[in-house]
Amino acid sequence: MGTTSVPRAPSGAPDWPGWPSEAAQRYRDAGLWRDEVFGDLPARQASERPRATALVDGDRRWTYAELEADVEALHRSLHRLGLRRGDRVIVQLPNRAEFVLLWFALQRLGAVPVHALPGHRRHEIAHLARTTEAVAYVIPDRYARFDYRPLAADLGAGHPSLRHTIVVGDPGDHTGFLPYETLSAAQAPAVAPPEPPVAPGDLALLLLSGGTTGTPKLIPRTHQDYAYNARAAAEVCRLDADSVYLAVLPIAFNFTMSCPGVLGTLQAGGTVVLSPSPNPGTALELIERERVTVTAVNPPLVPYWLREFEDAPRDLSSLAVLQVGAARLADSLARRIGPTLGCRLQQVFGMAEGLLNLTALDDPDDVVCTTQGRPVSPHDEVLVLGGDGQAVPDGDVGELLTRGPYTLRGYYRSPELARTHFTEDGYYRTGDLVRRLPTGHLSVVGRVKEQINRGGEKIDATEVEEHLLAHPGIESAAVVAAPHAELGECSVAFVVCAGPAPGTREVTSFLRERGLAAYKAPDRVEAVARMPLTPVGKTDKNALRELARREDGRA
Ligand code: OOB
Repeated sequence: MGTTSVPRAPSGAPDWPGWPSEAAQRYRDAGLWRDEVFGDLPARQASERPRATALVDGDRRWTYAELEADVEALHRSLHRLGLRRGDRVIVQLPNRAEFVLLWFALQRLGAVPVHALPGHRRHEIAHLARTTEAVAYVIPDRYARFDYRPLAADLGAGHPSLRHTIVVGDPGDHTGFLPYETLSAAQAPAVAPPEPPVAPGDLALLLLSGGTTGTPKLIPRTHQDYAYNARAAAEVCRLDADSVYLAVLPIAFNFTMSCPGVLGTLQAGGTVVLSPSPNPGTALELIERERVTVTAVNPPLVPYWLREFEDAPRDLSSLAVLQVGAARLADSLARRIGPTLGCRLQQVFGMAEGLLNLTALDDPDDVVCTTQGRPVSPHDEVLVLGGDGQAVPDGDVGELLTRGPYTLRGYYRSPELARTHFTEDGYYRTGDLVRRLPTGHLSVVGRVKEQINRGGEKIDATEVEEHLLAHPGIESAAVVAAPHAELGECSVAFVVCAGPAPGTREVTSFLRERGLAAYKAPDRVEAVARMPLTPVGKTDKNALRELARREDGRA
């Protein structure tokens, strides 16, 4: 069985494994994978609906014709900078229109955006730069009280591949600044289209996984699979040209980007509205002002939205669907959404690696409030396996494995993960424990992977443990999840120290200085005399989770 053609690293090894050619053919024959590339989308929509509103960011609005003009101008400017087909570009922008314009301009060039999140810091960005050999790094000047320019300056030196820092906003004394404000099609020279042309099976973007090993993994997504992801989700959400999608969670997050999110909405000819923050007041005001029809949040935001609406009611009559996903939504909270906000709840259980599950808009209330939905594609293959590797009967708990038309077959530049994260016949081991109902709906009951889901933000225990061990006072460290009222889970670090143990505050600032994203710092640090061990001598994380639960009860 051959594989679809993928670019090769200089060493000759492929950067990522494609789908087997037989599966690829099946997805094409079924009309799931189409002959489409993202760089063409703005032009296609501009010719079909030039005057329809495509994008809203505060007081700035773009029709599809204007979106196309700005994407083309930016594409030319990026080309003039020297960016070319296949180049990787780290994009770390918040929910601003520039993300959308730049993203499509990169697509038109055939360059590959690497989706960093605004919360990432030196440690994460350096890893992305190293792994992808990115040629450019795009940042805002400041966002959420953080100045990204020193971070970029700091990074530049150690990463020879990085040739450009592109600052959206005030560049300060940065030289690589691309002055977005002065861009216009008139100024930019004409550029020839990429040669060879961008193909539907090309790498379109790299997403970040929550991660279960030491460093965040990179997920290759192609034009054809990612466009299908967005279209399949849009169908279940019934998006059309009248849909208005509000982007509340970070736009670089797969949920916001294409489930159906920004891409699903633009593919349908609808309007994307960007919320500058997830603040419930801001978001509810935008829903009223822009007549938003669908938006997406994570579970910890839900109580704040409900409270905000009860305290300061708004006209939310346009809102048909509130998507909630990224972490387990409590059934009791789920039941309050429809009656309070007057819209339909849709649960979303997805992953950057691919598989996406949604409840349907016409599923019975009980199913919508207690399950995390069904796979969006009839071609998604799902297995639920017990500890013995055998399929469990419906209703029993097992690990979810999956393969399908938009689920990766391997990580980017990480062939060593093939054996641990994939079966020989190409199934991805999600690490999630689920129960499947006879209707095909999945209910997420836990995880086998060592990951803390802090209200939707994924923290890899191993990664944080490695950093903790760099602290001179810490001899051994183990990070586990503990239940948390608002976040669902928080992170607790157990440490063994020879001398006095550092407190939570000291550990937090130690990790910040090491350049780790703030959300990865443990919520609590607990000193123990020795680590509990399993019979085979591994750290007994179950015992620690139990301890974390008890310590929490005492606090
Ligand atoms: C989304 O993507 P990631 O890659 O940040 O995280 C994926 C993991 C899943 O494997 C699962 O452990 C957890 O997040 N998860 C949920 C969930 N949705 C995601 N756990 C329980 N209930 C849910 N509804 O989080 C993501 C990607 C696309 C759409 C939505 C979420």
